[in-house]
Amino acid sequence: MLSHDKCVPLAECGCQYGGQYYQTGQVFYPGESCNLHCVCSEGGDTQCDSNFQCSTSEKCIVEGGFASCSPKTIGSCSVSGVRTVRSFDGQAYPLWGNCLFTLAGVEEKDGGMAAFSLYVQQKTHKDGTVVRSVELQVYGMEITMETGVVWEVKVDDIRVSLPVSLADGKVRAHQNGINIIIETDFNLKLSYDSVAGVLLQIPSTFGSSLHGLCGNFNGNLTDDLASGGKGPSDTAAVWVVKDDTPCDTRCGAGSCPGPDEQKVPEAKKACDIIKAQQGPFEGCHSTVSPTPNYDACVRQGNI
Ligand SMILES: [Ca+2]
Repeated sequence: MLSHDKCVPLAECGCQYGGQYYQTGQVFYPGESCNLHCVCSEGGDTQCDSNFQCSTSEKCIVEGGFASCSPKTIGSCSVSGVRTVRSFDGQAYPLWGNCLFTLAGVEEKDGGMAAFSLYVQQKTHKDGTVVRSVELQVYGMEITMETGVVWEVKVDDIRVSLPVSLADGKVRAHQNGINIIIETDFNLKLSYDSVAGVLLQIPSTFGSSLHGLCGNFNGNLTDDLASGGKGPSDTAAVWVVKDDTPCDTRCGAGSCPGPDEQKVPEAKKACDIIKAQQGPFEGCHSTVSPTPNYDACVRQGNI
């Protein structure tokens, strides 16, 4: 049988509903609201729920006459060249240690969201500069990106030129300026600057399900430092991928490029705008605590 544009066995034939054809497994909202939610099941059987509501991390949007539940927001998490992790919920903290870390990940769940894991290997050179390589595991592939390598990624250890489409188009990678961008069909977007900067963006539908240095994305920044309110090095230690290489996430004497004390007053002055009571970010303070961002700003300014 022909299902849309693919030949399938009769048992996998899709559904007719309201004059439209839907493929097996497809979720759709036939009205102009998300309250009527239908799934095309095997055998051409459509099952609908007329009291459906989008989840709390989603909103109903109607585009071109078609309704769907979409993520309310996109969350961003980053690790930057100056040793700052900024979690999805906005917590900022320093990352020490030449270790392999889990930056973010989500387990596979029945009928739920796609699973992925993102790892970052941090290395500190003798002069104090930091580089990072990145590995994304998704759809059974390992996609790795290394320092200084542009226009290319490795897929399961095989070098692949960019742009490239992988896993039947579910994962796409391309070079954009200095960044390598990887995007998936579930709206994950990863940007890597081929030196040390990593930016991960994911929709809010992943909220609360995540683990890793990027935090759980539950809207609360205070629980992003794991291990019961201990310091950033304890949080980092929780997310070290255990292998045979010893690694220390503490900022030990001699191993950390300390802040340049001469630059601290200057950095504080430059960052005061974040905390200023009558500054441009005043309206944000009730929603986002300015302190983590202020601390990260000072740290970035004095190294
Ligand atoms: Ca959180």
